[in-house]
Amino acid sequence: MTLAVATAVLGSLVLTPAALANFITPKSGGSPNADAIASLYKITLYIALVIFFAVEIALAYALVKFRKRKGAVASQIHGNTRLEIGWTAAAAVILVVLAGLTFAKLSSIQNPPNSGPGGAELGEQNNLVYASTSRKLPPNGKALNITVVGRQYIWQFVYPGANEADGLGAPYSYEELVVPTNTTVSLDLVSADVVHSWWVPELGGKFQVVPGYHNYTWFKVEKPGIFRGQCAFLCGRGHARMIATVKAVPPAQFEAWLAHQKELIATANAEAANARAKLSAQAGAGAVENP
Ligand SMILES: [Cu+2]
Repeated sequence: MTLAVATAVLGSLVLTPAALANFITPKSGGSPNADAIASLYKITLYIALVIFFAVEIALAYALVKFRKRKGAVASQIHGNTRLEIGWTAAAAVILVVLAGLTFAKLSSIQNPPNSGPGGAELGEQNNLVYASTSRKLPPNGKALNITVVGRQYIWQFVYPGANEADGLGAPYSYEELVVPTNTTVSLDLVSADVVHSWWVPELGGKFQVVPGYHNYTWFKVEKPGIFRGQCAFLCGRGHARMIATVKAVPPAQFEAWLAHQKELIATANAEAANARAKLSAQAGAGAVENP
C-alpha cells in the first residue's frame, strides 16, 4: 500500500468530534422522546468524559512525578482521612447530580405531549377499553392509538376504524407503519407468539413485546419522513428479516391512505369469501371439504 492510500484510509477513520458524538450517542431527531433520551445521554457522557480525563491526567502526573529514582525513598503513608472522605463525598455528589438530571428528564421521555396544530383529527377512537397505569396519554387525552403486533417474523399495525357492531374490519398494514405528522401516536405493543422488541431508534427507545402483556410507547413526528427500525430481540431464525419502517405523511394524506387501505382489505375479504363459497359448492372429483 502506498503512503497516499494509507493516509487516505487513516484520514477517513478519523472522525470530527461532532461525527464521533453522533456515532456513540443514541439516534434522535424523529420524536421528542428520542431527543430527550439523546440529550440525557450526552449530558451523562460529557460529565463522564470530564471525570475520565481528570482521573487519567492525575494518574499520569503521579506516575511521572513519583517514579522510581536512584536514592529516592518512598514515603510510607497509612491512610488519609481527608482525602478518603473527599473522594467518597465527590462520588456521592456525582451520583446525586446524575440521578437528579435523569429524574428531571424522565417525564419528557415517558409522557407524550399534545398533538400539534394541524395534526390529524382524532375522534372517538381514544376511548380506552382497558384502563392502564402504564399507558401514557397526552395532557388532553387525545392520541392516535395504533396496536403493534409482533409475530414471527413480521410487524403488523392495526389502526383505528373497526366496525362498531363487531369490532372487526379495522384497517391494518404489515412492515410499514403509516402515521400522520404533528400527531401524538400511542402504540399498544402486543405479541402473537414469542418475545420481540419494538425499536425505531430515531423515534425513541426499545420496548419489549411480550406474549400476554400490553406494553406502551409513543412518538410524535413533526415533518414527513421515513424512519427505519428492526426487531431488537432475537425471536427466531427469521429475526434479521423482521424490519419496521415508519412513514410519516401529512394528516390529509394519512386519512386518504387509511380509507384506501380499508377499501383494499374489504375487497380482498369479499373476494376470499367468494372463493370459499365456490370451493364449498364444488361437487365431484374436485370437491374440497371446507373445514
Ligand atoms: Cu422479532
